[in-house]
Amino acid sequence: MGPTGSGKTSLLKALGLWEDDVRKTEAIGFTDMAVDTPGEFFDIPRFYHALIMTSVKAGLVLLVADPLRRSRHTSRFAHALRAPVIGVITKIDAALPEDVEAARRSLRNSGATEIHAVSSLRGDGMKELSERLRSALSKTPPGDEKNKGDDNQQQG
Ligand SMILES: Nc1nc2c(ncn2[C@@H]2O[C@H](COP(=O)(O)OP(=O)(O)OP(=O)(O)O)[C@@H](O)[C@H]2O)c(=O)[nH]1
Ligand SMILES: [Mg+2]
Repeated sequence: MGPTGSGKTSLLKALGLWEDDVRKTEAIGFTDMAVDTPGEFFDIPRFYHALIMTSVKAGLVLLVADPLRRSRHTSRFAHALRAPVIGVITKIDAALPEDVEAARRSLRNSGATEIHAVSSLRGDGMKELSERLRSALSKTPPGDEKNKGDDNQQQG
């Protein structure tokens, strides 16, 4: 999740978690491995509940910051989410170092403690992030697995 145009769908695609072409995300989208959200849900606080609910069963949330736009992430937003959060600064192929640092501060302010800087277009940092996701997710079973028993509660 992250602001409109920050590069969320491009990032998922670069990580091999998204097959469709990258265009404006109009609605929450699901694949077997990932959930993609529209930036508007992040930009407009009225929609925060949708992000919070959608990520309840996520093993991990990637909180994205766009260094080209200097958007400000809501303070402590990550603390409202159940899943662990990893901050990702995108577009480092096109950003100045000071803009990358501003994006880093913005992500820290929102509660992300671990932050990666990547380029989905050029591939910088993608191998490291991909490995990090694999190791993090192998330790966190998906909510569905954990809660399987809940569906079989005895009636009456
Ligand atoms: N230079 C550069 N441009 C990028 C990078 N990642 C994404 N972009 C561009 O940023 C624009 C928005 O990318 P998207 O992946 O659609 O962004 P999004 O966050 O999914 O946007 P919404 O779905 O509208 O919320 C596109 O024009 C991408 O080509 C990157 O690593 N470097
Ligand atoms: Mg998108």
